[in-house]
Order: sequence, then structure tokens, then C-alpha cells
Amino acid sequence: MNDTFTSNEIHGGTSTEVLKRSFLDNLSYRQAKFPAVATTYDHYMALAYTVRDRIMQHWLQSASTYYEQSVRSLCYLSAEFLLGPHLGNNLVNLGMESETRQAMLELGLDLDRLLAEEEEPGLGNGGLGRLAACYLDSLASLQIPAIGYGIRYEFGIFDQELKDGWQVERTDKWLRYGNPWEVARPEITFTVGFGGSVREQVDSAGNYQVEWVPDRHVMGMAYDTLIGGYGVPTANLLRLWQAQASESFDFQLFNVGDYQGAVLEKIASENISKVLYPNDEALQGKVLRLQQQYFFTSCALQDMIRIYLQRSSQLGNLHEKFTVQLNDTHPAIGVAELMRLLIDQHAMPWELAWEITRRTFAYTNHTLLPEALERWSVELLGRLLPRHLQIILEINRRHLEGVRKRYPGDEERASRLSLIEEQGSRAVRMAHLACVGSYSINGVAELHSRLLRDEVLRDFHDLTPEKFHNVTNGVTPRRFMLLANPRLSALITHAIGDGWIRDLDQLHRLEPLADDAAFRAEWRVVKRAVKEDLAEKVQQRTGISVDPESLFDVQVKRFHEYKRQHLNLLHILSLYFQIKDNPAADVTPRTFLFAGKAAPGYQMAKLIIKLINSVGEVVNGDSDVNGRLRVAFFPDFNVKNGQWIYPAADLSEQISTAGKEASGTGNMKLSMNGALTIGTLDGANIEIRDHVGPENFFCFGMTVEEVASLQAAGYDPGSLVRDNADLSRIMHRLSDGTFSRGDTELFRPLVENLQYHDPFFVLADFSSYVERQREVSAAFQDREVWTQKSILNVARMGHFSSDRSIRDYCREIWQIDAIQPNGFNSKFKP
Ligand code: GL7
Repeated sequence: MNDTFTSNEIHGGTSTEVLKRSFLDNLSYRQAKFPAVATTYDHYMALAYTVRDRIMQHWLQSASTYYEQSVRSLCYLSAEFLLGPHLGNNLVNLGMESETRQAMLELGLDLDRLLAEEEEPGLGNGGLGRLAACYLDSLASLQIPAIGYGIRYEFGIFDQELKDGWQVERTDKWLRYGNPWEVARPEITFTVGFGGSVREQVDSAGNYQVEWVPDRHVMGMAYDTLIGGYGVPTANLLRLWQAQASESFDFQLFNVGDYQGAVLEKIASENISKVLYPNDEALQGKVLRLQQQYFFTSCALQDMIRIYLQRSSQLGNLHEKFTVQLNDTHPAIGVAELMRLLIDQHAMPWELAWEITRRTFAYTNHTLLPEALERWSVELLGRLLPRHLQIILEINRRHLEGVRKRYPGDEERASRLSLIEEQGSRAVRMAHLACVGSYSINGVAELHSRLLRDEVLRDFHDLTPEKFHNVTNGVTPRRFMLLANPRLSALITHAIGDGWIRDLDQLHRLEPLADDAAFRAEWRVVKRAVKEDLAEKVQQRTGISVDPESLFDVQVKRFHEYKRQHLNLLHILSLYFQIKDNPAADVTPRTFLFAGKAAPGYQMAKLIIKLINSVGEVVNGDSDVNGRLRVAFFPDFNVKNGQWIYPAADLSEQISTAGKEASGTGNMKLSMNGALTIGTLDGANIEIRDHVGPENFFCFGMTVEEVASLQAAGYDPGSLVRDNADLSRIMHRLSDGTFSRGDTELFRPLVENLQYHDPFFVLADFSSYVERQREVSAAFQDREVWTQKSILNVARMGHFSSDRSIRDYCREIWQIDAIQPNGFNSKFKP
């Protein structure tokens, strides 16, 4: 082996020879193993370090350029980053997958086996956290200076197992064997206070001063993960904070001899970054959650100020160098924290601090569900963060003063606009704090932004219409096409070149090929192959064998009643009873694939998972069905498993009640991989349909307006059951033990909920859904036409790249430009 590599080559080269050498060095000197005893995991670690070094070069170059040019940067504050495995993605972004595969091969190793070793960092629940990860990819790929700030949860989203058809949660010990992608930064540590009291005094010069004396301090230590862009020499930082006990506090207790007290205190402090709350779109209102939010937000803001002060001596222009995007209200306490830092720590007058604060933050709302709009009780917030409560009340006083000046006598409006909810026990409305304390407010799809303007945040829209924007979500084509679906990507690149990977609108060039029979045949070969791959996985994970020739009908997402997995089930049951009535009926063979986690405390969602498995047991085993319908639940849906599933879908189920799904992003991942959508006019479905064309999209169900008028008129789901023979039989059979081994109680809560309440209008949309599904079945029989539609879906999905979303944010909101790292010498030309 060549032994004359320079340091630059050892850490940055991408030839097969240099990769082998770097890998072996890392195996020895970082992993401390000699080849004879090294395990597959050691090999994975050595390769991960090898790859990380390559990104490190890009990061050092990017960071020094940002520093020299004192650029304007984005800080993306998010309680969740659902990253997914790094290794494969980094190889793709660095363009070194084939050299790496070859290098491993020459060392007798199989790259795919090493890839399978990685524990994915599941630091998020679902769409919101995964969106943050897609945005990091696009920010780096578009060369936008940015830092992601969040929490280094020791335990991420739980692993899901199934026992007797029920979800069982297992702790996600993702850090157990170490994390080669992060760099610990003990030198970047900040103190965060909690509790205590606020002392007010007038100093000798007559200035009024406020001092917050917390009764507890926690340290936040930085862990950095490098995020490299695709095909560019740019890398940005994801900086996650880990909670640690503060030593000074230890010492106090040790000194008075309370050893045990000190240790307990240490444990309590470190609990802050221990575990991700597994609830998506529902509040628990737990004090630990507020501690997490304040903890990472405070660390992030302190870090921004530290970075800013490296280049400047006064904070008056902070908002020119940094803009902070709040990913939902989870970091909204940052508005009060920045005020506190500027006023109490940097002696700034209120008016100037407020000017800077308001010009620093921008707020994205991600949900309309009332139970997900964060409210913290004034009592709890005041106990944990007394100084912040004081600041929030003062912000509110000034805000309401302005409101009353503008709308004299309109006290109802003032109370609606207040940061404090006064009904019941008093609570701080975090969305209101975010609206008042920011220069921009945006929704995540056109419909969602409209509903924010017209309903949820209507009074704020009246007050400051210029703040409102829409930025429709997007997903990264690097992870969700190139990495997840290499076969389809190769076919596309062969047809139109590889420009689409950075400029997804170029997929339009596939359009004429939809009419090319030979291309359609190749498209089907690819789809068939990825369906075979998935069928094998399904067999391994569930024991259920599925036919790759059947229509793969896929609903993968978190379990929630508004997402209506149970509507999908009702359709399955309708088909099943149709076969039972007439076993010779002509049905299009389908594989119904479900995957997704339910919040551990969400009983109804867990019961729906159980029902899917119970229906699967009966349907899959019924000889009348004879394999024409298969129902499978793929356990532990996460990014890794998603990458298997998205490419193989024929039909994408996006069937939420209109007005409930803010955007959805799985809808984009599936359509980009050639699935046709059956969907409601909800969230981004509407824009997807507009782009791919209504003739290539199966739309059904009530509109937002229709839902609202049905609700207003008085909705009676029971009458729908009585009037529809199909539906009454299904409801009856769900209760008579057919799917519960004779147990007539098991599914009663679900059946009764639908029959007597049906808060998400499942039964109201049932007929329309079943009718559309009939068209889907018919359409799938004509494979040529179906393939044409599949190609047109992909060709017209360019708009839903997260690159487009990030460009929108940069142009309309952040006003940030791309920066080329200077002086770089590698295959990446700056
Ligand atoms: C969500 C929305 O439910 C989802 O529709 C959206 O695509 C996503 C990203 O904007 O944000 N809001 C939310 O609280 N969660 C989401 O996934 C958990």
C-alpha cells in the first residue's frame, strides 16, 4: 500500500487507496483494534471516522470563511432533529460511495453490512423533527451559513415492538456504543438557571436594576455534528446541548457535608437532556419539558452572543448577523430569554433590547390542533423562570397598550390578543409570545397558512399582516431519492443527467418519457425490484409474505385519529366482506402496509394499531381471500425503515380530515418515488395535486369548508351507519368478536367513538373514499397508464424539494445569501 500520503490526503482524499489507508489508521488509532479482533461494528466506526474527517475539512473551511467574512447566519432552533443514519447519506453527499465500496471490498468488507450497523439518532417524533433534518441538508447544499441548535437526548424516540398485535415501547439506547459523528466540546459550556427569585434594586447612580437569583444551575455542554452539503465543499454545524450538573453547586452542598444531596442534585440536572418526549402534537404540560425548552434555547442564545462578540464589541447589531428561526413554539421562551440576556447581562435599555429581539426571531407554526398549541401555566412558569415571567408580563403590558390604542374599547380583542389566557387557570400562550416577539410568522402549506391568517392567528394578522408568510414544506431528494432509491435515481440520471439532484425542477424533463413505452418498461422494472426488496424485509420483520405483483398500498406515519388509519381499515374491511360475499369477485390484489408509532399514552391510537394487526390475522389467513389481500404492520417506523418503504409504494395514503394536517411530508417522499396519492384536500396534498395534475391524483372527501358546515349543522355519524349497509355490517363485525377471537369488548371504544362522536369525520368520508379506491383498483389494472401517471408524479414533484423551501425562507424571510468557502483545494470547486 502506498505510504506517502500527505496529511491532507489522509483526511480528505477520496481515492480507493487513500480511503483504505485512512480506514486502517482509524481502526488502529481511534477504535483501538487490530484487524484480527475487529468486529463489524469496529469497521463501521473506523469508516465513520474516515468519512467524518472528509466533512471536517469542509467544515473548517466553511467556518473560517464565515468568521473572516463575518457573514449573516441562520440559527434553526428546534427541540427535535430526526436525522436518520449518517453514513450512507454522507457518502452520497460527498460523492464517494463507489470508491468507498471498492476500498471496503479490497479489505474484504461489504459496505452494506457496515451501513446496517448504524444506530440512527432518533431525536424527533415525526414530521416536525424530520423537516428540521431535511432543512439542514438543504442549507448546507445551498451553502447558507447556518447552525442547528437542539438537545442531545440520551434516549431518542422509543423503539417500537409488537407483542400480540399491541405496540410495546423499548428504550432507544442509541449512544450505547458511542457516536462517531459528534465532536464533544467541553470548552463550549453555558450555565442555565432555574427557579429562585428576582431582586430589584436601585444602584448608586439611581438606575433601577433587576437581578435574578436562581436556586439551581445546570450546565449545557455542546456536542457538534457536521452536516455536509451535497456536491459542495460546505459543511454546517448541528450543535446539540447536553445537560450536566454545575460544579459550583456541587461544591456548596459538599461543603456542608450533604454528599447525597449533591449527587441527587446532579442526577436531577442531568435528567434535563435524558429523554425525548414521545408525544407528537399533544401537550403533557410537564415541568421537565419546559426545562428542556428553556435549557437548549438559553444555551443557543448564549452561544450566538459568544460568537457575535468574537467579531464585535457591542450587541446593537445582533439581528444583522443572526436570524433565529423558531421551529414551532418549543423554543419560543427564547423571546423572553434574549430580552433577559440583553437587559440583565448586557445592560441594554428595554426599548433597544426589544427592537433587537423582534428583529431576530421568526416563527414557524406547524399545527392547527388546539391540543398542540402550547400554554404554560403562569404559576408553573413563574416558579421555574420568575424573571422570564416578569419580562413576558411587561412585553404583554406594552403589547396590549398598543392594541388598545389601535382598537379603543375593544376589550374582547385585547383579551384574545393577550399573551396571557385568563379563563380558568392563567396560562402563557406561547404562540402569542412568538408572534409578538418576531418579525415573521409562517405556516407550512398554503392551506395551513391561510387557516392561520383567517382563524387561529386572525387577530395577529389584522394587527401585523406584513409579518405573515407561507413556506410550503419540502424534503431532501438526496436522502429520499438518491440514497433510498438508487435504482430509480440511476434510471432518472441516465435519462436526463444528474442536474436534478441539486435542482429538482429538472425532473420536468422526464415528462415526455411518460409517453415512451420503452422507458415505462424500465420504470416498471425498477419498481418491481424495489418492491421485491421490501417484500423480503416485510417477510423478515413480520413473517407475512406479500406479492410484489400486488398493488402496494402504503400508509406510514405517526398514529393519530386525525390521520385516520382507521378509515383505511374500513376500506380493507369493505373489500374483505365483498370477497366473503362472493369469493369469485374480481378484486385487484393489494398489499396494505402500515407503519408508525403511537404516543405511549394515546390509548385510541394504540387500539388502532392492535386492530390493524387483528384484521391482518383474519384476512391474511382466510382461504376465500386466497392471498389477494394482505395486511402487514411493519414495526418500528423510523428513517431507516422509511427508506425501505417509500420507494416501493404504488399508492400513498394521505387521508387526514381536511384542515387537520398542517402539511405532511411523507406525502412528498412517496410521490417523489413514483407512488400515486389517494388523498384529501388537506395540507400540502392540495399543492401536490395542483402540481402533478388532478388526473394523476385520487382526491376524495370533504373540504375544510364542508367539514365546518357539517359540524355546524350537527353531525350524526350513527345515521350514516344506519343508511349504509356496507358500513353497518363492518361496524357490527368489529364489535361481534370476528376480529378479536370472540372478545366483544376489545374494539368497543373505537366502534362507539366512531358511531357516537366521530370527531374526525371518518364515517362522513367513507363512501367517497371507497368510491375513489374503486377507481384506484381499476386504474392499477392498466399498467401502462398507471406507469405513465407514476412517471408524471415524479416529473412534477420538483417543487417539493426542501431546497425550494430553503430558497423561499432565504428570499422572503431571512435575507441570507449563499457563501462559498474560500481557498479550498479538493475535487469540490468553490
Ligand atoms: C407537524 C405537522 O403535523 C405536519 O403536517 C407537518 O408536515 C410537520 C412539519 O411542518 O409538522 N406538526 C407537528 O407538531 N408535528 C408535525 O409533524 C409533530
